[in-house]
Amino acid sequence: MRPSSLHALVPVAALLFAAAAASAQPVCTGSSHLLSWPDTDPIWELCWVRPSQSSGHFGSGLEIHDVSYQGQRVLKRAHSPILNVEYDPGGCGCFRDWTDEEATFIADNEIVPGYAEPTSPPLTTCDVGGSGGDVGTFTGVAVEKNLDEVILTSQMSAGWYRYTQKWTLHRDGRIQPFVGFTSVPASCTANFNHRHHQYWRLDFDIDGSDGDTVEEINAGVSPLTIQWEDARTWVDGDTEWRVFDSGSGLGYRIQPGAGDLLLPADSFSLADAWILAYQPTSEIDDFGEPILPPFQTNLCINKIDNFVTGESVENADLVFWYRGGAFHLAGELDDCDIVGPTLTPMGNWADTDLDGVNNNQDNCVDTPNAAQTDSGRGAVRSA
Ligand SMILES: [Cu+2]
Repeated sequence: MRPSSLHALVPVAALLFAAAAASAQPVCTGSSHLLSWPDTDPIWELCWVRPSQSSGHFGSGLEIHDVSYQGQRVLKRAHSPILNVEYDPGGCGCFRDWTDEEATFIADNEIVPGYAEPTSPPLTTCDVGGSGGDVGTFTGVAVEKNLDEVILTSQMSAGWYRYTQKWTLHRDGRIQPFVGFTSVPASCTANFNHRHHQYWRLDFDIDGSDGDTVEEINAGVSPLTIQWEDARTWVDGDTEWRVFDSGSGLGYRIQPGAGDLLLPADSFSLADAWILAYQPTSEIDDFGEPILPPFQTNLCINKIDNFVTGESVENADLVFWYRGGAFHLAGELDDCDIVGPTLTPMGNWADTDLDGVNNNQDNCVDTPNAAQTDSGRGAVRSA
């Protein structure tokens, strides 16, 4: 390239960089794909990765990263690296499942292979019941661009299990991670009670990676600031955690869903939440053992406690792991147990000067980000 043309490109490159910084638009490379919603003046911008390409030792499902709301970073990455199943004594022991094998479901309007914008809500095994076997021909990620929210859906299989995962990103800033546990016909699920657990890894980078803190809120007591890495359990339906940037005050409330509250933590699932210091190249998953006979319970149990090593998580770059679990009664083949928390923004996320910095000085747009609705939170569907 001639020097003169190189010089001509520099201001253009600088402008492009400035534009990207201003809107915090993520750069999605390789197997990740950009989603901006709405198409004009996007509120949500993120990269998504289909399950078959997801990160982690056994995959991590429908993964999103570089997630920004109102042009400001919320999550560096959000995914589900750990899934396991535990049967009642005398049943089928336990399983440690993978989340990088995609299963078919019903979604029309496939725009490119593995990506659909269906004209009606996609239907997975969770919607139609698993007793009739698999449905549809689509694999990958279906994105519904609705008036008030954008919904990403995918479905995975691990043996006879079928896992539907969704991310719903609301216009008002709420985020709803969702997993539906069900299966196609199999003797284990037909004959034995069992419990499913999914562990989401939520790598928050609220208003930048540093300076985040978690408070645990329980009725009747002062908020508890989590100072050191820790595993936590909810006390009752009023328990919530708040992750916030200490500088800007921007944050997210994490409230267990109604379905999650039906299955408290026990000696297999261990806890409901872990607050950890971010590690750049490790602690993506726990490298739990695969599903090899004789299905020893200690091999299936999550090993997230290994990451609790005494690091400070106050004003830190932190990672929040969240467990959602469900009890599945033997023989209820068409049941899909749905769990997942609701994440609700706190603070003023509107930053109208689009300088990529929320200084809470320049906001003149009144964002409806304090919605207190419980609609759409986890519930159990019975077919
Ligand atoms: Cu089940």
